[in-house]
Amino acid sequence: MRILLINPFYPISETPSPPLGLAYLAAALEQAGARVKILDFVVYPYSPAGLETAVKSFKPHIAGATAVTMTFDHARQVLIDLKTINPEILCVMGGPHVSFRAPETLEESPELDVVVQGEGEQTVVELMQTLKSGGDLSDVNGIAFRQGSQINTTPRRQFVANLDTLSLPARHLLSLGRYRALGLPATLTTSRGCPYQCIFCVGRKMGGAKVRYHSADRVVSELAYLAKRQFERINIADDLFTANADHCLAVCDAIQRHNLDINWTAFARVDTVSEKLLLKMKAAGCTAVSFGVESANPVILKTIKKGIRLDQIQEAVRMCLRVGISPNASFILGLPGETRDTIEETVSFAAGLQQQGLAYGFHILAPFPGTEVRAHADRLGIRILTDDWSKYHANRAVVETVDAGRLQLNAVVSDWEKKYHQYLGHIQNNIQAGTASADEVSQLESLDRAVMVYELMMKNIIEENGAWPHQGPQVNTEENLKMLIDRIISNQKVDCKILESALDHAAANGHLNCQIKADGVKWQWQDYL
Ligand code: B12
Ligand code: SF4
Repeated sequence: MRILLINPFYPISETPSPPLGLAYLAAALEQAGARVKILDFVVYPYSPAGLETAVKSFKPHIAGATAVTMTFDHARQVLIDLKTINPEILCVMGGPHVSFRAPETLEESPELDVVVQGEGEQTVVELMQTLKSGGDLSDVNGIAFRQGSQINTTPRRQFVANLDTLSLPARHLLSLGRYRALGLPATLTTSRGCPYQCIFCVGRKMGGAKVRYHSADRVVSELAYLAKRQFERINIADDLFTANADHCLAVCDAIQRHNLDINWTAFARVDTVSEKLLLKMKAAGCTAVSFGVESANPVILKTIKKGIRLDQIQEAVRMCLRVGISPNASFILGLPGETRDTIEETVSFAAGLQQQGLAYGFHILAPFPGTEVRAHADRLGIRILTDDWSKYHANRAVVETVDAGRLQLNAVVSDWEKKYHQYLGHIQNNIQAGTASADEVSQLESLDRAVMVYELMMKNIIEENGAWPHQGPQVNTEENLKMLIDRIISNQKVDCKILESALDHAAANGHLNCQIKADGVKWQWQDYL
């Protein structure tokens, strides 16, 4: 059978990574004999016409889209367009958003045939086999589906006990080259699940409270695969990489034993790191860890069941700095009990730690389906302002507390965003005045290049300008690159200097390739690695 998997659009500002969940599903499906194609609308532009071309050529029997809450509407739109193109295709959705509102999603979305809840590898294979054999979908655990006008939900599937039984993610089907060209990180997971109970978190519900691990050998083989493909950074996407120190140490040991020269980052809690562990992580190539700190108010930390103390936060930041790992922290505003005063407390606590070397960001609580904070919003004093899922990106308020209104919450985040832009403006001024440090220049240049590459990709500019017949004698790649730049400049409104820098960099690093054939020249992104 042929299965089309879909990664819906979401903005580059969210620092996306290649869709790892889809790569796990694709691997399980390929292992079971399916042909799989992944369409990734994070790094390719979406159009119904483009989808139609892909569908007519691949002829899928099943289409499966992934979604987090903020991408749900985009994922739905792709499936609506797909059903218009061919109503026979079985349309499936999975991922953290629909996993906790499966029947409701089916009721609201007539284009959807099946919703997969939780981990999808075994479910999607059984779904395919059942469809192929004309069997009964009620026999497939972990789904909700239509049966006439009824919506049926089957029992939840058990978590995969031994993660190493899962096939290696089918990264050959991911457009890794586009992510690399954008300077975005590749991801892998070394574990699933989290034993903690933060009331705003969906991650622990997706992966379960009992953490399951990949063996260090398997982790190293995936890391080696990514290292060979020269990503600037690899992010360990575990809910909580530091959940178990022995596992962390084993992974770090294995990285060192195999001499992998990689730069990686991971998510941690301030109470699950020690100097010994951080030193080991640093020695194995870890450059930054992200802590969920959420609030500086002890009462709020208790209400949200975070289970950390301010002194632990301060100590974790100090330990990171001592061993040379950059500490990042994420704060959530608008949590239960938030007031004008607690916002002040958090803002000044973050600013204080920034003086010592912490990088931090503010989000606003998005009460995702499946979370305790959504289920008990009233009791917790949270007013949910909208169920427009496209607004659940956590950058603007979709909640209020009794003492912290929407405008107030938004103002803190806007202020923080403004400071970031001021910081970039300051670097820009330094560059113009010739006083910028090498680091500052390189930071801004890579940001400018990434923005340009993204525009080129999402507007198909290389595809539309990058092929021409030879005019006169054949010339080398360098000359052809100049011609490509000239063609783009004459057809598009772009900043010439940034375009030149972006294309020079892309061509020099193999992100963009030139084929010189007898009849002409063709430039192409290196999509697959
Ligand atoms: C790593 C990570 C990131 C990384 C990389 C994201 C990426 N796209 O690769 C970064 C830091 C960039 C990121 C960004 C964001 N993230 Co994030 N992230 C995670 C994390 C920790 C792990 C995700 C992961 O790779 N899991 C491993 C893979 C194998 O699992 P999976 O993707 O869930 O896929 C499995 C199943 O869901 C299912 N499945 C998934 N899709 C489909 C489709 C079909 C057809 C089927 C059958 C099955 C199926 O099968 C897969 C295999 O078992 C999760 C926590 C978690 N455990 O879910 C949060 C999580 C997914 N992120 C979350 C959020 C909110 C975001 C952001 C919106 C951030 C923000 N502004 O707050 C952005 C948007 C990103 C996006 N659109 O994906 C939420 C989602 C909640 C929700 N309901 O929306 C989570 C659950 C964390 C939380 N807050 O609780 N994230
Ligand atoms: S520690 Fe992190 S992953 Fe675990 S429940 Fe809390 S927020 Fe979720």
